[in-house]
Amino acid sequence: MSRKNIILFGQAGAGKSSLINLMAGKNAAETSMDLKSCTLRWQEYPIEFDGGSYKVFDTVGLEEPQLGIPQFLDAVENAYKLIQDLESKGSIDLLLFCMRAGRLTATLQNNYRLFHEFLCDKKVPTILVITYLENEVGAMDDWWKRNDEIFKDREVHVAGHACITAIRGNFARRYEESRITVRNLVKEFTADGQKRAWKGGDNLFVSFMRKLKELLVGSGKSRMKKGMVTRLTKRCGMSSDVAKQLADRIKKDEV
Ligand SMILES: Nc1nc2c(ncn2[C@@H]2O[C@H](COP(=O)(O)OP(=O)(O)OP(=O)(O)O)[C@@H](O)[C@H]2O)c(=O)[nH]1
Ligand SMILES: [Mg+2]
Repeated sequence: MSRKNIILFGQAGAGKSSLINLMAGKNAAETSMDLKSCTLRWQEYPIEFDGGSYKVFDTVGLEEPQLGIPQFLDAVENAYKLIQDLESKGSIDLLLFCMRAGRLTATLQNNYRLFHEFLCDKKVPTILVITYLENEVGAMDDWWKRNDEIFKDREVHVAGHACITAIRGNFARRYEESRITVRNLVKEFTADGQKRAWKGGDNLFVSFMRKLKELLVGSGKSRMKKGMVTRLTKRCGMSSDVAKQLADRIKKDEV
């Protein structure tokens, strides 16, 4: 079985590094109490479990308010380049969206849309991992039963979900249970043949190339940029100024 590529995203402090360690079964990634991200680039972690090999790309939380506009643009552009690069060489098999149990805020919703809709063109299945559930009174999954309607209403459609704790602390049993839940989901959704159902025909790279062609056919150029700006403002919550700057950068990268 070939190595599967997984892109991990979520807000700073959501538990992304802890989640990598949970999956890996060892300390592969540095966790922190410090909410400042020191790098705007992704980090990659090769991990293995249950006979499978994976490469997890840990991205920077793409939240404009925290980052400031220039860094935000850099971070989104970096994520865009990572995705393009991966798709041209092989494929992106899974998106892991890590969130800390709490309200589904507009920022989270925008972040999901940015990755799932805008960057991955809805062609990669997304698994939602909800952390910080060690103190849930009943089963950890009860959190989802209470909240799943909200996700549906807000059009955050995920292929699967895992309600977990990403730290061992005093909850060794729940930590082990979390490991099994996440590993099983990852295996299920990266299994060969799984992704085809999601892709609806062509892969991401093909759709990138199609967009590029449209872009090169002169008149398509401004139309495409306009379309991109509209999607970024309407679906990903960006101001038109930020969306325009991002569209310009992406256009430059493609030509
Ligand atoms: N109680 C509890 N703490 C957690 C859980 N997951 C992570 N933490 C803690 O939350 C803090 C942040 O976790 P990280 O795994 O570093 O979060 P991150 O998303 O990688 O953060 P950045 O890399 O800064 O974006 C650390 O102190 C973790 O120990 C969880 O499920 N429950
Ligand atoms: Mg981290």
